Amino acid sequence: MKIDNSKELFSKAQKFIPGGVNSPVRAFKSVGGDPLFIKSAKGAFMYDADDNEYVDLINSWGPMILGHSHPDIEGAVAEAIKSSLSFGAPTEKEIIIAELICKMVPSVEKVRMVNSGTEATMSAIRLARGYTNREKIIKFEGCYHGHGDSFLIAAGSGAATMGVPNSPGVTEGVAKDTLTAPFNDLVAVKHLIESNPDNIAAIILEPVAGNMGCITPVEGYLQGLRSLCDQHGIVLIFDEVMTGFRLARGGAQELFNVSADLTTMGKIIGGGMPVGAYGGKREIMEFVSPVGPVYQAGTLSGNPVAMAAGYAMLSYLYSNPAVYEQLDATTKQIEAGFRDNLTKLGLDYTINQLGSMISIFFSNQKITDFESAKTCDTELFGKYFRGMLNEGIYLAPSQFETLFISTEITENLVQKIVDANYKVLQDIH
Ligand code: KE4
Repeated sequence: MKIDNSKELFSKAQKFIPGGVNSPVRAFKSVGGDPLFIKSAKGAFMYDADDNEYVDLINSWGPMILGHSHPDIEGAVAEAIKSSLSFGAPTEKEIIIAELICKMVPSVEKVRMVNSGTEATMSAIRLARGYTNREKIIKFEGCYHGHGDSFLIAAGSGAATMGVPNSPGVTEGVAKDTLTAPFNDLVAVKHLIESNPDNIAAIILEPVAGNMGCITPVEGYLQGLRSLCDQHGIVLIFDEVMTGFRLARGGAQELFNVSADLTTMGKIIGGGMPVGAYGGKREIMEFVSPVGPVYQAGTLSGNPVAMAAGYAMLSYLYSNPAVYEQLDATTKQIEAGFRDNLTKLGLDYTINQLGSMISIFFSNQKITDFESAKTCDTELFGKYFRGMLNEGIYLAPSQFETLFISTEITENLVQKIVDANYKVLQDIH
């Protein structure tokens, strides 16, 4: 496969951009090889700088659930840009999308738009701390909530379970207020709550984890967190930046019938434009400036062009709930094909799938948390990733990421993906 143009662009990019990329995972560091520079995309396909065609199974890390260049979204943006790009003043579009979000996610009574998932999660924990007047938060090992200091925390050692920074630049002062527990482990959470009486402001989690690969909550886990938060006055924050509007119109909350106190959103909400949001119970959201004391602001928050794209995306999903059955059915077909291939090849790797999220783990363990996810052979995954790329299938460049299937993946593309999976698994073993 000719990738000379990507190689040339990558060496030039590294002169002006750290690592040649504007987000680390794009650099292909954990899978080896140089990143491809993408020139365009349409429907299920992306095209790189050398005009190679790929079936896109990452879809910009989630936003492109309807595939690329969806006419409703492109039309809405084309219309919006005729009225200038930004005013820095309130617009009717912001009301319309806020109303629709509150309709789609019943636990969200009020919502504030921001510009990324990171901004949403940073704001949500500040709000939870301001609302409860408590300092600590609990997050889960392997869950990612963006690059806010409070989240770049590794599991503390032993009983302390106090967080330690896992990036230079994050201070001990910040890390001490982030407690960590294994995902899917309610007992560990109970222990943290007992060890920090009346001082835990929030529990934040991906209700279905995507940042360790796809990991679903075990039976009763979300409900258990809900009741612990009710008992102890803790704000339950569902980080639905990935799962929101992807697993159902109301996200994981609708699927598992568990309501969060605050929900953070991103990705799909912007239809491909930079949009994040946090929202939830009216009494909590009324603590947000200017109506309340918790400060949060943003020059381009609620940007009219981004709102137009996001509203077109959300209204399509709201009016076509059948897409979720379609996405689940397509992803289940892919899963069935992968399982078939593993059986034929005598391999016993683990596959986790829920809705349009799916991961193949190069491990024979049940993958239920970060510890089990870390048993994967990441080197072998790298070979798999590169092999699939050569077969024209663009996967997430990390074992610890989930794939996002779009509505543009048709039957014949399912077959192409499954055939490529068989060939590459055979080649690398
Ligand atoms: P952004 O700041 O990247 O918009 O959102 C941060 C974020 C928050 N919460 C969850 C559950 C997320 O998955 C993310 C971002 N996801 C990553 C994928 N692992 C985005 C890809 C990237 O970092 O380039």
